[in-house]
Amino acid sequence: MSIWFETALVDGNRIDRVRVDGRAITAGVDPQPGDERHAIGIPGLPNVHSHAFQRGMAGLAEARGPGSDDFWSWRELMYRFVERMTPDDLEAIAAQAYAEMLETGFTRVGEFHYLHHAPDGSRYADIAEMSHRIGAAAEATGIGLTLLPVFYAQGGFGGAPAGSAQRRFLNDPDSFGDLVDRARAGLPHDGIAGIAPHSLRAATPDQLRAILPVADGRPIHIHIAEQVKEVADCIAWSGKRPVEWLLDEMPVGVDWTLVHATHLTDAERIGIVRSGAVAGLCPITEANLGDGLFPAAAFLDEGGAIGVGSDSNVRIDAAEELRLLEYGQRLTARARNVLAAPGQSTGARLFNAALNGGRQSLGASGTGDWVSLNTNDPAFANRSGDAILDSWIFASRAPIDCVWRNGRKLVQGGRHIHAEAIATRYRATLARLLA
Ligand code: NGQ
Ligand code: ZN
Repeated sequence: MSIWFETALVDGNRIDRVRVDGRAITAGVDPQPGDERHAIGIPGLPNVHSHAFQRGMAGLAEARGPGSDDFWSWRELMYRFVERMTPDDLEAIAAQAYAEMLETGFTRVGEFHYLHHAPDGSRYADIAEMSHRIGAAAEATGIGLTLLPVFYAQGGFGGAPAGSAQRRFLNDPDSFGDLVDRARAGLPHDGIAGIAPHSLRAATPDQLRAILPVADGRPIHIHIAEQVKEVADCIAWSGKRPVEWLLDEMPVGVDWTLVHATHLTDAERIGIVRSGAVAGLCPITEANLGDGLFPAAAFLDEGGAIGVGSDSNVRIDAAEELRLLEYGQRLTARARNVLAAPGQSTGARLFNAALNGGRQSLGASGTGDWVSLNTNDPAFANRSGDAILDSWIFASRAPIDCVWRNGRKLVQGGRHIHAEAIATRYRATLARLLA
């Protein structure tokens, strides 16, 4: 089916009278009979960082424990939530998360996937069973998948042993190679599988060097410098800060995504820019977990590449990730339009940065991914030009109408085409998991 937009955003430019046929785009043409007509089309955004299973515990970690809560106490709750999760459970929760992502305008997900093994840590008959379940959820919803099978072997810097709560995540470099091979053999249509060393806490330098060839030109993602304790522990281990260590010791380049990269010196920030790597920012989760604030203004001005990710999926909303990215900067800089270029729109800068950096991060162009905006939302009344993106990000409550991938419509009237069946299965899954 072909789509015709009165106005569409193509490569950062607004173009009138655009016809989209699968991945082909023609500008300045009339609609043809049978074309579906919409007022405004924008490209689907990449979601560079997700742990889909965590959607199931959204809202369940917001009560204070006996002491003071932080990232590490949240992690204990997360480990408990995942203890009994079966392959069926994972598939049902991931499908719910992916349907919601599509409903907000995310059309490809980077799934940073580490829940590999059975509850007792033993392998499933197929070592990539859980990866296949992620693939099945992507296929059922239609979202594009860049699977990032996670390499996880240690419980802290310097090769500290992993704890029993981490046993479902663990591999050695050999079993990891098998897992990625098997996962690649079962990917859905236009799926990609890169690799993701979980963090410098979870892999030794020798292990990192051993697994890098498995990427074979595909994306490499790693969590880095998210928490101040992680920075302190890294210095105690190596004498260097995490990003400093990574840039010195690993071949960081355009195929890498540094997830969070929250705590940076000026030299580290400039080092990431020079490497060409993408900073994978997750503003909602970073706020929820109390991580800190990425120096986005300086990084963008220096030409750094960013993507956004929904990470813990505590709330799934593409526009909100961009909004919160800007609002964090406003609250600390006590200024407005901090991430915009002088004289330009904040929304356009954020959207184009997250689109280009996100495509780089996930290793896919996404040219067949389209979103039509819901011009019935009063927030879009009499808006034109960049004010459309600004109103989507800062003002609208029901911004999305339809979403397509490669000509296939996945969302209509703001709802995923299979939303009801997916939500029914999700509710049944949670009823059992949380019983
Ligand atoms: C994760 N999530 O792997 O799910 C992590 C927490 C960790 C975030 N960092 C666990 N947001 O980093 O050890
Ligand atoms: Zn993460």
